Amino acid sequence: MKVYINGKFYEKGEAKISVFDHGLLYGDGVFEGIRSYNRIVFKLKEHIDRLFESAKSIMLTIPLTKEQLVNAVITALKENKLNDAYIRLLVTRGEGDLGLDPRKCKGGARVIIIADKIALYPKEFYKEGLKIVTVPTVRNLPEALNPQIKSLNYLNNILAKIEAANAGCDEAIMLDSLGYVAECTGDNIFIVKAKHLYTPPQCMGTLRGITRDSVLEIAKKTKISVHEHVITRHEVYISDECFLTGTAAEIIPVAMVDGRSIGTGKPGKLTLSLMKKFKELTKKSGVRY
Ligand code: PXG
Repeated sequence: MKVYINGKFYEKGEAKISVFDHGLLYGDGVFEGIRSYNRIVFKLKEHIDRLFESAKSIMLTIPLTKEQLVNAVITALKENKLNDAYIRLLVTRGEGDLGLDPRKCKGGARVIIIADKIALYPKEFYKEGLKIVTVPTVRNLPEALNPQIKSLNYLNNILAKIEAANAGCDEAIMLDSLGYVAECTGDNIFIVKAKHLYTPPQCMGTLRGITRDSVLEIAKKTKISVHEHVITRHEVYISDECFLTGTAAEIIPVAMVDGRSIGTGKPGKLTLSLMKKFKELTKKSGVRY
């Protein structure tokens, strides 16, 4: 495997950054998880745009233009001879001193691209559905660390993941500070009720996921009625179907939430149809290489 760091490729064992990098010391940086399907990088432009938005919000200068970054991602995929891949693109604040002050990171940002394979969940989970649980750790407050910023600091999500694992579950539902459903640790959430699709709005401590947006795009195109609306736990329990969306997981059905089985307890009709349509979309929506 060859890893890209600031314009050069390094063998996996040689791909290293300083222990003084503020990405390591403070989680000071931003990232994207991207997939390519059959030599098409799915929604690459959207991922690059979101990376630049995250960086702008934390006042981190990315030392490449968007176009250069697109080319770097494509080069990393070609270098690693990958047709289907999971790409982790990260930008750290760079090397500084032991204080918080990002102005001390004079060498500038580190841009890292790791291109590899990923299968987040075993195949059976897509047929059977996940068992998930609402956890005590609430999602970061938008007025503190806005979940729209895909920062390198994922402790909020990791704590929730630990709580889900402690409860013997596959994923966690994270609530916002008002107690409404926000999202899962690395995925957005949707429910289906009476053929209507619902997902929390992005202002409720929810990342505007690119897979989430793709589902909204498919729903609008195929005239499925879709609502970005606050969701309570009760509404999840009594929903007909529930599924999660994320680049790594794609679209994955949920079978049980907090001990309540959802709908028939098996992946629902609309979920299965959206999974199929999403697969179609991955064949045509992105940058070819
Ligand atoms: N919410 C959060 C908090 C995320 O981190 C999503 C939603 C889905 O967004 P996209 O754009 O991918 O549809 C994410 C995705 C993992 C993992 O292991 C997930 C993400 C990042 C890194 C790892 O599941 N982000």
